[in-house]
Amino acid sequence: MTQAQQTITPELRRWIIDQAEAGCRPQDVVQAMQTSGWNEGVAIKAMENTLREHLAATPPDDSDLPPATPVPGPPLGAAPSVLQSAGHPVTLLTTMKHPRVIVFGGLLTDAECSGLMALAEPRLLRSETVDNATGGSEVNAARTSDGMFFERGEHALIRTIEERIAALLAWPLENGEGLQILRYRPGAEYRPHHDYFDPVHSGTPRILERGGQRVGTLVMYLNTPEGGGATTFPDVGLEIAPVRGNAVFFSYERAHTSTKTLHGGAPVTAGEKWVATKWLRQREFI
Ligand code: PD2
Ligand code: ZN
Repeated sequence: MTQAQQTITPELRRWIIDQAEAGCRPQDVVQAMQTSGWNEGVAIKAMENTLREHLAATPPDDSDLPPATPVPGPPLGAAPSVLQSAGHPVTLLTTMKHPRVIVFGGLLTDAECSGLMALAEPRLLRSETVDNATGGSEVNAARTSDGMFFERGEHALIRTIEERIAALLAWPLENGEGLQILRYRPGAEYRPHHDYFDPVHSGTPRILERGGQRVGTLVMYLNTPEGGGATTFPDVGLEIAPVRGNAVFFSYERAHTSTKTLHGGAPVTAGEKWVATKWLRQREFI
């Protein structure tokens, strides 16, 4: 047996992959290679390596999933460490590809955080979430915070922050829902959920009339709680510590669990936790 005969040529590689995809048993592939002169152990290794490389290079089959849609997010190709967003420098602290999660530093100034809290406080009510059956809203035991919504562009401060977010995430300002403020007291939490609207629920078509699906979420931390309150991504064991002025962004290209964007707000153990959430839709939110 010469060295040349023990080499995986492109033709042999293709043949091994074709046999595997046709459901051929590995021992039959090895047997055929032995018949054409391969040593058994070398043939097994060659077959395994070929199939391992092939699987690594093949994207996962998403043909059963709903189609992917464009999502917000800054261009990260040049691996920047600071992004100038409408004249305000924002630091890139952490990025993850799957799920797509980005942690920003210094998105809001201390004065902006205090300003948002002061504007929101008199209007806080026990939080409601969307009622899946009707598309209306309901008080939900899974979310034990107090909350309120600003209208888009309601104050100069809101406009400044919305323009910064639109520039940072390269997504039209008009596609954003009004900013939501949440205050969690000790013991309060937001149990893990997805922010997209589940297509199986009967109320979803009505919700989608106002700008399509949600495709991204930006949670901005308005204070640093004394204890607890991390934003968690249980599918991947990721926890983001809430730090005043920082923010966590995540996007989801389809309304599906395969995005791994299940996330929650862990219970606050001491002090309060305040956040501002901006949800981004596919189209103008009306
Ligand atoms: O406050 C949070 O950390 C949090 C967690 C999960 C906020 C949201 N979801 C949200 O506003 O959607
Ligand atoms: Zn959420």
